[in-house]
Amino acid sequence: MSDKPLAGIKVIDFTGVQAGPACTQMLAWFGADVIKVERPQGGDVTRNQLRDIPDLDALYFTMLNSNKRSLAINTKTPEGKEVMEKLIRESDILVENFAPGAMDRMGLSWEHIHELNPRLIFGSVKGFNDDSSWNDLKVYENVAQAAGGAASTTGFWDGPPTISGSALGDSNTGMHLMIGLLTAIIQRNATGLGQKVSVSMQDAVLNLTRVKLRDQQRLEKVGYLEEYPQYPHGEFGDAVPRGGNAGGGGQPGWILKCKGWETDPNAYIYFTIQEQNWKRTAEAIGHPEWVEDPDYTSARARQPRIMEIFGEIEKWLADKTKYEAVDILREWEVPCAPVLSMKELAEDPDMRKSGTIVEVEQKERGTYLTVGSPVKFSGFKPDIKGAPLLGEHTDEVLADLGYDADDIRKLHEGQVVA
Ligand code: CAO
Repeated sequence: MSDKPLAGIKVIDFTGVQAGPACTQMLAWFGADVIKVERPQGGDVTRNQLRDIPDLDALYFTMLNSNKRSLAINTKTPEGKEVMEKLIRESDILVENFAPGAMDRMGLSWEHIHELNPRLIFGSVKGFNDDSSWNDLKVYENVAQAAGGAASTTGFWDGPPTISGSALGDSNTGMHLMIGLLTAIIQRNATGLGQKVSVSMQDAVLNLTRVKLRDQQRLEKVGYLEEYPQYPHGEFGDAVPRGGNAGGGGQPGWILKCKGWETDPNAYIYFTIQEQNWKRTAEAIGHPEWVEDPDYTSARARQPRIMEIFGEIEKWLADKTKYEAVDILREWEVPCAPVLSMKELAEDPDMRKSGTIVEVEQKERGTYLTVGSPVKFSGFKPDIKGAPLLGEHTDEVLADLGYDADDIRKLHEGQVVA
């Protein structure tokens, strides 16, 4: 028996770009047989987007499609659609993230798919949910961050709404979809029936921006948000403002400069003033007198002078690198971390040891780095492999579906498959 948790689950990966592929890639890591269905001409658009080596599949593609098989097929031809329908009949899950209406235009509506295989679970990503008046829009990452509340709450109060570097719209939506698909598998195991699982990018972003909806309601009740830098000296409007680098919960925090910040854009730490650890924090940064001083002793007393306090901590940090600072502060149980660049993360030996960053062998390319599974299991270790070349498994998948060599040759000649 395979040690892979999702062994035996067959997934049709009818997805492109990032949101859908992130979901199906994780299903593949966990042991599902994921068949990526792609257009014969070019395949997933990310194969040739932002290439670092001419004519080779871009990292954008390889980093989101590892451990999958590729079937290159034109599903808009009658023969191609027939192949797709055969595949649907024997699969457990189909995931798509095309523009609204594209599946219906291809004659592959949810109703039709459900009729073909009532056990199949149909996963769908769109920019907006069905009830939204924007549900006809095409959506990419940053559009979702704008529509889901992330942009309006990120950045500084005197600057424009800002997009996060993390894929809150794309990969985050894919992760939400995966939770939905696995939930539907459990239900199907009990009922025998598949269902449609939909996640919109706007909703998935909003789910991660939950605490800002908390803040909106608090603001409407009391007129201010005490943990934001605007309090108590600045003004609040009627919507949650951008709070810069303030801590999102009850513990104030800020990004602070360390030694070398003048030339190194990442010579910073994130420093949190944890209420229950104030005494040790004050001692750690060389201000033991703040422990008894009524102007500093409680969070409420500190808030009006919080930026001055952070300024004092920066003076203490001036002769320490971010790593030295964290090494001292960890002894005092101050919640903190260095701001790490992508270069530092890529080279971090701990990340390699845990398998969170892995070096993968890719046909034609050689090795490259990717982010491995952030989910760790006690009884199973995902084995991250390379991504398939376009159509690499076309003949193999067709043969599994019962096509003989002659049929396969004809499909190639008709340019139905590649
Ligand atoms: N054979 C034949 N046709 C195929 C095919 C195949 N194997 N695979 C895809 N196609 C067709 C589709 O049917 C579609 O045809 P129509 O436009 O005639 O219906 C066409 O290829 C292009 O589909 P698309 O959805 O990729 O369209 P796009 O490139 O114009 O839009 C995107 C891309 C991402 C904006 C849109 O897919 C979208 O809004 N998706 C939902 C939200 C989403 O997931 N966005 C995140 C992407 S990650 O940033």
